[in-house]
Amino acid sequence: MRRPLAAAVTAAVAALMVLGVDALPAQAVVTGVTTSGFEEPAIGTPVQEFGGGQYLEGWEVYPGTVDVVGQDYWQAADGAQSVDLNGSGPGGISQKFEVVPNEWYELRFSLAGNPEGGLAEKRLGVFVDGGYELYSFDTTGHSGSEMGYRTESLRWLADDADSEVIFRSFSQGPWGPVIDNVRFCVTSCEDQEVA
Ligand SMILES: [Ca+2]
Ligand SMILES: [Ca+2]
Repeated sequence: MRRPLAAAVTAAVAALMVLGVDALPAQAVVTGVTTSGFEEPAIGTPVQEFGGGQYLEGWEVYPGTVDVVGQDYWQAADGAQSVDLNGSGPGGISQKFEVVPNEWYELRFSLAGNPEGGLAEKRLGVFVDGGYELYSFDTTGHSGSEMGYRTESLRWLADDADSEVIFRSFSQGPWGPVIDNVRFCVTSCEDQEVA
């Protein structure tokens, strides 16, 4: 669904440029960019597992368990911590964002994989407002000191007043897809990169 959406975003952005900023709704709740680097809580050990009912910077851990991993264990994409979406097994995180219906939003994140075991290809599903995108990351040739993070992106048109974003592992065992540096942006993250 990425390609048709991208074309539609281009059209939407063009329309916004024609309408001008004054035409934008005044009640926007998510403004600019919201970032999650999974830096809180700061773990005091190399790896700490989080499970049902626990939160990571507003993200609820569900289902299963995830691991927060410190940079002394393996590289983070930014800051000092990243998240292995498999704790002792496949897990996920979710968060609801208040949005403005009929506005475009973009989710960007850094993706890598736990290089320590399991199938080399780690699989991730990202669900937003009933749609989803599947991603995979091949850990072949990567290690804790060379995670090989790449940036992924997902765009969608908000259909009501909130958008629930779910990251969910589709890998088995304790070695999952690894994410970090999640950015939730109005319209586009392009001009809203955070150092
Ligand atoms: Ca981080
Ligand atoms: Ca793990």
